[in-house]
Amino acid sequence: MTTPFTTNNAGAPVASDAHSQSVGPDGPIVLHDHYLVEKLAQFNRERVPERVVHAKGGGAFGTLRVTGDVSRYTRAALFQPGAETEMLARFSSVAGEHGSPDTWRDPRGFALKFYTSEGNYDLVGNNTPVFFLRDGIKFPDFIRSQKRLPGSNLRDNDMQWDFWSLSPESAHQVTWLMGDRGLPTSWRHMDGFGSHTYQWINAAGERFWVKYHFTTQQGIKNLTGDEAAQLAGSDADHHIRDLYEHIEAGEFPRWTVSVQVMPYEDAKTYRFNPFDLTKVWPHGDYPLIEVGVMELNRNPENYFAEIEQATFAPSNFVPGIAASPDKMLLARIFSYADAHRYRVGTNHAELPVNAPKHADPHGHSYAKDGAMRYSFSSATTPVYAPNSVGGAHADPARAAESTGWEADGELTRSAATLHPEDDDFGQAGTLYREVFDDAARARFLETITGHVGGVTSDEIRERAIGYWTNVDADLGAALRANLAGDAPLETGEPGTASEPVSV
Ligand code: HDE
Repeated sequence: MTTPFTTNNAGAPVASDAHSQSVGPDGPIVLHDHYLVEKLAQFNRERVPERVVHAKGGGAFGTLRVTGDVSRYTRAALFQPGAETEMLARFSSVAGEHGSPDTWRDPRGFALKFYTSEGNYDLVGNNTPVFFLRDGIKFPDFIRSQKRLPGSNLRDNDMQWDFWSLSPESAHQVTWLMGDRGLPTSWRHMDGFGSHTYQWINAAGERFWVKYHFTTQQGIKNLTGDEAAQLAGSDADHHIRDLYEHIEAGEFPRWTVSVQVMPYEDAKTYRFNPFDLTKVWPHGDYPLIEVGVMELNRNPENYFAEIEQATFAPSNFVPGIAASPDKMLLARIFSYADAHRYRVGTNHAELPVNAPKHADPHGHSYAKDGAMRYSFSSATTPVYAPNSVGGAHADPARAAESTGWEADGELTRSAATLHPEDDDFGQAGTLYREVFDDAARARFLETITGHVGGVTSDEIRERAIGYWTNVDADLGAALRANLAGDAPLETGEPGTASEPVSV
């Protein structure tokens, strides 16, 4: 078999794959061996910075098929009856670095990019319907408390529980995390959530508040703590491998897509703030409405080009979908696009995985130039707006969508409670008492005993016990007894310190 010549980056054949140019076989190598220089320089630049959170992940392409009719709630083309839209999903753990084990206890990212006929729509969610915080200004502190100590470079239970116990709004999400769903068997066996409340706008301009749900058709499956710990050592890429191998084998994972819809006016008087990311909307209040089915059916051809360089941004909306007053969402709308400009580059949106696929994706944009610019308009296309030479103009219908809710009051920095059930611990307690069964509660107690048991400061440990007492008084008492070694646990050894939790 004859194979082609290796070429350099300029496309010319190179002289050798194996030997640098030197003065005699043992002599110094020369600077004008420009292929050697190019090869080493390219190698030094192979990585882009890993994501500051959600660094470890994998993904696949697929389709969203709409089987229901939600056209009375949104005019978005991708959600119209019968629509089929190409999409990309990336799943991830949160706190671990790029090489960290897939099975550490952690929420999982559930990031989706839909290549719609009206531009790209990104829904960047998690496998949990809630989050640890309700104001984005706390996010960098929170993440630092879950990453590594500056001196030892080790993760640390004291930091984690110090932050959590001083941030009671985290209780609902920490209850999720310490429960069985904190260790999904695979990405195929977990649900996904848009988590935030979003706004949908229909063709008549009417607004609704929505929450997205992606229910796994593979069924929920979780690992035990022991299984997860064992896999962390024996197969750190367990989740990446599982998704890749199932898709290669033609076993395409599917999720049923549905939404909860809240009439616009309900938001003001609902029993708690419907834009608070630490809360779910009970299904009894707002039932699930079927939208369609999401299927993943194509592995990436190149992990770096299509997954590492994929840039998901909650600011990528399409007509008929907009933000809500959720402060976390509003902070994210700034943060992601900024992260991408830094991490991947100014023109990250031009990469094939990130570029819109509808006709003439860049033809009507006034964005130009910048490092690695690839696309450009014809020389006669105006580079400014407004213009009188037939250039593109903005769509006034979208102006209403991007401003879409009433707000009044003075500029403030507060989270004044306006709804009767705006507390921190109520839904966490409901999850523990009413969603977990006896066995799940026993595992939960074992897990938090292990984690709080790893705290060395008495003060922080005491605060953590208080935190769980606020979730459920009996739970707090059982935790205190376990930590004191007074009462045997139903499963596992009391007070065994375990790895700090990933978030
Ligand atoms: Fe993220 N988050 N996040 N996050 N997040 C990032 O984006 C951030 C939050 C989520 O597969 C970063 O490109 C802030 C909630 C996923 O590429 C960064 C806040 C939810 C992914 C960032 C949040 C998420 C990210 C890291 C508080 C679920 C991976 C580098 C306001 C609803 C996406 C990057 C992928 C990634 C910031 C909170 C999910 C730094 C400031 C809430 C799935 O921009």
